[in-house]
Amino acid sequence: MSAVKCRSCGGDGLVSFLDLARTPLPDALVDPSDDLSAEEWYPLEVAFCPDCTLVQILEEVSAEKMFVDNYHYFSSFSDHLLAHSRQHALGLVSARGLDGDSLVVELASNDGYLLKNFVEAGVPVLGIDPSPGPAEAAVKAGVPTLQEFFGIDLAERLVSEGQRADVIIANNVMAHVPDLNGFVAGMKVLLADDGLITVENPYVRDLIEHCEFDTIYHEHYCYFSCSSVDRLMRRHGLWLNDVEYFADLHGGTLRWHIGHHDERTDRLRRYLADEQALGLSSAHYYLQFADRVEGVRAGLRELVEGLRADGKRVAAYGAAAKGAMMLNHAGLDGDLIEFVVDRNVHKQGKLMPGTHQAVRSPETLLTDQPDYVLLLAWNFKDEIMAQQAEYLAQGGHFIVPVPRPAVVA
Ligand code: JHZ
Ligand code: ZN
Repeated sequence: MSAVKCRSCGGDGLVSFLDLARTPLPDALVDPSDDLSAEEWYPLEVAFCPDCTLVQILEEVSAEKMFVDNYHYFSSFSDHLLAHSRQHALGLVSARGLDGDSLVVELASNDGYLLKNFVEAGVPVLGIDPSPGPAEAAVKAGVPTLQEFFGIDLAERLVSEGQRADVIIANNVMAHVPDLNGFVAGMKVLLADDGLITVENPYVRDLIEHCEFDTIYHEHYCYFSCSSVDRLMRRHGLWLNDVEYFADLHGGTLRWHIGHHDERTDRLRRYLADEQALGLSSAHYYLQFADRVEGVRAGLRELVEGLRADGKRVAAYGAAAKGAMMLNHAGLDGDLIEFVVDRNVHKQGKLMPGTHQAVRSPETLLTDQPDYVLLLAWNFKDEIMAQQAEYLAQGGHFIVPVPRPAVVA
């Protein structure tokens, strides 16, 4: 049992079930001119709260350090995510009858990848995001954005200025806030009486079932299920009303619909009942996970070491946060993986945290033609492999690390 208290309910019975050892911050790409010995590493341990079922990490690195000083993630580099977001936005405009008198607020609006669709439809928006690079890109793209962290203080300030949101969207951000209760309390205050909140986040059930342990890192304080979100919302006078599932987004994503009123769809009832039946609400569900993680880690190392022993050259695709985690957990340094490619121009020219491979453009795969490419951004497998048809036609191969290490092409 841990001395740390639950981030949601404050319970003091957290049960630790996975120790991922010390790791660097996954988005803290290193500038080649930086002093490499100054890189910061932090312990990373994951626990389950038997009181409210929330899975969470025990270490707390400051949000400023992760999201203001070291954040190069721009949502707009995935066509799949852009299409998913556009569909979400257009769906909301018609389902909620949004027009020029409405207000849509997005928390962690990044580079405006989603809100730009409402702007095009003539619906007023406000983006909120603390990361300077993405927030500036959003403003340039015509999406009004406050470069700040969201919480109860900002929500109260906006309401005092006369703003209430008809729709609040929080995609891949609820896991990223150290003060989870302050964040949810802020949504409660900002939401108009008949408003709708949608929250998307990878599903902890998929994380466990598909061994997606590389999505556990310091930026993600929490790992959600319907059951843990249900309890969290109720504490703040909000109600989980419905849930949707997207199997091909970030390894399995849920979108929760939340409002001021106690209404539940049958679909939501089914999810809650399934989680109960599967045991997600008990520590037992998580106890075998550490052994399975070790199996993937060791299997991947063995696969890559075997290829290197045969004289093959191996590179990787995706300077993603999960990519940095996988390289570091599996100890895949520059001797095993030569370089990493990524189409985010803000990451190119930098070095991977911890393992220090150079990040290059995806075109390098064609000019350099390594024999194998480890697909660190496995969540975009179809999109990336389609783009790399020429590399494959020239005899290249792809490896995926999870759910088990395998050569897939
Ligand atoms: P990607 C992100 O995690 C960020 P990460 C964040 N921490 C989060 O919570 C989760 O998502 C859900 C590149 N790429 O999105 C772009 C190509 O080069 O899996 C990215 O650098 N070519 C907020 O960082 C990386 O791969 C492509 O064709 O683990 C993918 O990173 C595509 C599609 C992507 O997330
Ligand atoms: Zn708890």
